[in-house]
Amino acid sequence: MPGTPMSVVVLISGRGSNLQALIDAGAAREAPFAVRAVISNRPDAAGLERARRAGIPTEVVNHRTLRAPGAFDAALRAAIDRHDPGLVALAGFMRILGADFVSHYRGRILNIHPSLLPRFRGLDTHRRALQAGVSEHGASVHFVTAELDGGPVVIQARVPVLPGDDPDTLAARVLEQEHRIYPLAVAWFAAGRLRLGEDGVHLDGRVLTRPLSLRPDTRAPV
Ligand code: NHR
Ligand code: GAR
Repeated sequence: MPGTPMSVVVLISGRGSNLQALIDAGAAREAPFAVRAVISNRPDAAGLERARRAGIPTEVVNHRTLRAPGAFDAALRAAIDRHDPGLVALAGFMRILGADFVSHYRGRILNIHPSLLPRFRGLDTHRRALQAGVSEHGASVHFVTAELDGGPVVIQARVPVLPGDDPDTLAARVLEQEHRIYPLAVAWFAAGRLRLGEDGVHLDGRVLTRPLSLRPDTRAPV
């Protein structure tokens, strides 16, 4: 008999399509997790409406009104910990988090990043990938550490860069893959299969020597 699903708090800043993928996966029968709260740093984030539609509590922790040093991180941490989640999932969350915040959640905070890390950390990844002339691009799920987009990578999905791509067409191709790998990684974490050890990422009791890679057209990671 399956146990109680792990509570997940999702942090967003905008559209919330990755949030939607997590909500949907968590609502499936016998899913090992459920999205229990959604917190946005922007009051106008469209993702808040997705949460409301799914009956999930929302909260805004507004970085514009919490300007004293450390005030935003402290308020965010208080808002998250009220829900006592097993996992915090950043999903299009656009504020850099302080080292104290990140260490409080060490091993229990994941991010989806729109590039094949370690390439193209930070913002504007699709434009930068096109400018660099890469033939392959993609998305990565990683544990969040103090090093921006530098935490251990769990799983990646690759897509081809096609002739005539602009940042929007490339972003759309990558986003489809984000919606596959993020729920997968969160489900593994919630099922106790995925964890961050001192020596790196463990999946099913083994240390990953490199990130898992999901091919665009397959179901299983290879
Ligand atoms: N915080 C830490 N400590 N470590 C990480 O790995 C983090 C993080 C916070 C967010 C997501 C990340 C991404 O996937 C993320 C990873 C925002 C910026 C950024 O420069 C960079 C990377 C990411 C998120 N933000 C600007 C800032 O000054 C603000 C931009 C805006 O508000 O529009 O915070 O890409
Ligand atoms: C996604 O592509 C996500 O990977 C990226 O922003 C988009 C959010 O879309 N994240 C970042 O760039 C974090 N800095 P969504 O709100 O529809 O999930």
